[in-house]
Amino acid sequence: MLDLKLEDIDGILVRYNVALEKEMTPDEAAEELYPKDELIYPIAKAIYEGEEDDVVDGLKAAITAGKNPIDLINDALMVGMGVVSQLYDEGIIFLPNVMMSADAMLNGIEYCKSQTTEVPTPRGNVVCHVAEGDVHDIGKNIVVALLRAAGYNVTDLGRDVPVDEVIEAVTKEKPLMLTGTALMTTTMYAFKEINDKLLEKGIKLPFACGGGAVNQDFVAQYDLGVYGEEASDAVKIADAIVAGTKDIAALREEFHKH
Ligand code: B12
Repeated sequence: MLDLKLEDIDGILVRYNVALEKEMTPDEAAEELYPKDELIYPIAKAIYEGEEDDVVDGLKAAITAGKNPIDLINDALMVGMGVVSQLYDEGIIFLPNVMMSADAMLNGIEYCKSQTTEVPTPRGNVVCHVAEGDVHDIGKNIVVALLRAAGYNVTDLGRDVPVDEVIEAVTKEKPLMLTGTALMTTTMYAFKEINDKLLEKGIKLPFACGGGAVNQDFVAQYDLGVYGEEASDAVKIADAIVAGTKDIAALREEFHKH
């Protein structure tokens, strides 16, 4: 009879380059993705766990240690949500977990906003919205928070915004820029409709678009579209407009990858 010990089997597997599939729990998988920074790690972990109080405790500790509350939106909250998004995409966690994390993230954004003592000088109006039919508003909320922190007066139309409501707001507010967020391939076509309705009315303003579903090629298909990959690009585009770059082609030249 063959008398094999565990070490022998390991040796055989190594020799034939066969890795034993080790099942990872969701928590272990998340652990591998967290950032190592000791101030950011607990915030990212609390976002994954959907623990609102722990998120705020982590933020408090980071702010006390000298981190800027608005920078923490990008550098900690979004990093935590990135872990959640990746695990959801890989089928490791499911929608209820994601919803709890999203709530903890939104609560964290509100806390960061409440902690900023900077009083920025008004730089102009911007209208922000999430495409009709789309409830994914985390990215849009980051865009709004960063624009406000940079001194823009933001009209936040919220999520799942009907096309006509966007047109109405632009007509009323006369913003220097409109932003749109879409995370679903089924909702992003609302941007083209908004583009066409604005042009019919003779309104030609930069329409900065982002969100997981859209990419530069899609946004470049309609006349007013300027693509931004990161929420912070919305601020950069608005700053460029304030600095005098109002022409869409010039904005694309500056912000699109060639
Ligand atoms: C969180 C989440 C949810 C939450 C949303 C909570 C909330 N309040 O937003 C809940 C649980 C409610 C949800 C519901 C659904 N979801 Co969902 N969800 C996600 C998930 C996991 C993460 C999205 C997210 O918040 N990412 C983090 C944020 C920060 O990213 P972001 O918005 O893209 O923003 C970044 C940039 O794009 C940029 N940005 C954003 N906007 C703008 C604007 C400008 C101007 C600029 C410059 C930049 C910019 O800034 C941010 C970073 O800097 C994604 C998977 C994924 N990997 O994306 C699926 C995902 C988006 N969901 C999906 C689906 C299908 C659904 C549901 C239909 C599920 C269902 N069967 O019910 C429903 C949708 C209902 C509806 N009508 O909208 C699909 C969409 C597929 C598709 N391509 O169409 C995805 C991609 C999952 C998947 N892989 O299948 N979801």
